[in-house]
Amino acid sequence: MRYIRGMKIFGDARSTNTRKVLTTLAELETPFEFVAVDFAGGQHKQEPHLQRQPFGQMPALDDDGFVLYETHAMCRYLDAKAGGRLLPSDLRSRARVDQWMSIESANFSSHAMRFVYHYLLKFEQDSAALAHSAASLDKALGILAKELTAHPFVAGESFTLADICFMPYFEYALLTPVEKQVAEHPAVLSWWSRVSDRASWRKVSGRTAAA
Ligand SMILES: N[C@@H](CCC(=O)N[C@@H](CS)C(=O)NCC(=O)O)C(=O)O
Repeated sequence: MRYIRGMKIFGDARSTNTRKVLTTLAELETPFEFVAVDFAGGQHKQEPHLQRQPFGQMPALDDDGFVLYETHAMCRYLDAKAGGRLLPSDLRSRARVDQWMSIESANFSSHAMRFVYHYLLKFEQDSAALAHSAASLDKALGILAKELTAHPFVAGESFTLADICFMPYFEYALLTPVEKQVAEHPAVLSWWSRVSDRASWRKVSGRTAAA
């Protein structure tokens, strides 16, 4: 593989997982170079991207020749490298962030994305699968709402990688009928208006202030 100096992120600026990494970098004010991989053109399924991400997914990171994939691992790496501002140092608080990052990938994002595929990207989804995802989202949002009623952020008192990992899905899912499910949980809505107004997210999502 070609040796590359400095931090490079390979991805698509609209991809949810790429956005998690870009938001982490923006929060940490870490300089990097963004290398666009053409998702629509299938560049992620071809060389040289497959050398960076053998599953043919995005994003991938190259830090001075150290190549890493899997978004959550990348976010943790970037945070540790910048001094650990987005993960608590206390053992139990950190475990709580890990718990919520797992919940995002295991219980939330695939269901939110089913609605995004169907309503925004127009890849028709089976109605039974949509109903299953709606029920799964109901459950996950209820559990998330309890947390956000007790604390301002997903994993407690401070903004962490757990918040970042949920944000790209909310941005898109709120443009689908999932919006009605979210509206049933005022604590989730107020969390969303708080975190989506952060400078990092405005930069990554292209939002304007308080949009
Ligand atoms: N587990 C991977 C998932 C990455 C992923 O699914 N990325 C999407 C874009 S947001 C992708 O590349 N999808 C194309 C595919 O899976 O073929 C990670 O966390 O990085």
